[in-house]
Amino acid sequence: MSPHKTTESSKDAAAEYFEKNPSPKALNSHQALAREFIQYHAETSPDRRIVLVTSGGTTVPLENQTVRFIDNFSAGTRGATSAEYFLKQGYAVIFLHRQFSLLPYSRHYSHSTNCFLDFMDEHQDDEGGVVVRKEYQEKMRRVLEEYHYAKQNRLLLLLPFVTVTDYLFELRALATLMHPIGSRAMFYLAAAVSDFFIPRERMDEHKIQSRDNGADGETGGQGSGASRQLVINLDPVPKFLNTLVQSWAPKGSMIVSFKLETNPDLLVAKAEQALERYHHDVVIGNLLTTRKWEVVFITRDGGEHWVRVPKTRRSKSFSGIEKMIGLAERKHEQHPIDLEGGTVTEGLEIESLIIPELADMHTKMVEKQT
Ligand code: 9Z3
Repeated sequence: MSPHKTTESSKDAAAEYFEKNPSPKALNSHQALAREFIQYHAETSPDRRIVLVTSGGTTVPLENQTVRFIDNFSAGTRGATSAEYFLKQGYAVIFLHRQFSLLPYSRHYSHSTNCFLDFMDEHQDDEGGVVVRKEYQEKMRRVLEEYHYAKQNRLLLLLPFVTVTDYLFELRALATLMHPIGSRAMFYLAAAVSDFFIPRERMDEHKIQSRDNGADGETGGQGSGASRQLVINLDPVPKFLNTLVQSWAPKGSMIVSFKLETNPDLLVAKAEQALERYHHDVVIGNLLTTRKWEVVFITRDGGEHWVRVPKTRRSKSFSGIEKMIGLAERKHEQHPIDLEGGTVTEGLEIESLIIPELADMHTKMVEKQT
């Protein structure tokens, strides 16, 4: 199929998707907030760049009145952390995130691994006061300062989504609203987006019943229904990245997508394939088990550029497998990667290496077009 035909067919598939599936209730209010945010920055600081960071997992509801849904592992660490580093680079950030996933700044003190109560003490001398424990004060002061700066300067807009359909409606609307800033817009697509969904027309309205309750266990159309199994039929989500690049995003804007794999033998090839297929600017490849320590940048100049946290700066991760570092690199036999030894000093977040590189690339793109 010619690239033109591919573009047309994915455009059609995307258009049909938006016709047949309902838009999120908050879309209008989110659009109004984003329009105001973009306008404010365009008027008050004409050189300001704005990045749309997407973050967290999308759900796939099984019923319209949703009791059950399919979800994925993403907690939104990549997105929330990256947003902070974009703000450090002077960007204004629209943070399109899965509701209740990690947020910039508060991520340091939220969810079960960083419960905010563990950072506090009851004041011993005062009556009824609460204090931040001494050992955490310095870091919390830094985080608070950055948070206040972003808030006071209206640099961060938080917009939540839940389902994959909500996500796609929001992405289309926000990309369109970015048009007035042209090449100063960046898209950083870190959300873990489902490839499959149940179209509205095939979705059950009410909670799916078990056979014990008199109904068969089928949803999403055509199930066998012969036993107590629940058979779910999912359709592919249209390849929206193509449509984002070709029609939603402003011309000349920078588009960065992520490619997630679990098999090191596939990562680089799949990331390259995505760039060839969608003709955007950068694909960042990452493996589930090493994503906090290494990523690979695939760019249009044919580069395979690895960004790695040095071994003495790697913080531990429950889900990470350190011995897999380097396995996805094509030339890893010639360049053995340091795995053992060294004393871990303060952990380094890989996003602190990723974002300045992207900001530099963006600067060059903007300069080329002015
Ligand atoms: C990523 O690959 C992100 O880096 C992670 C971050 C989801 C792995 P965490 O939230 O994880 O920090 O725990 N995101 C993109 C994954 C994705 O859905 N990509 C699509 C694909 O691979 C293309 S846009 O097809």
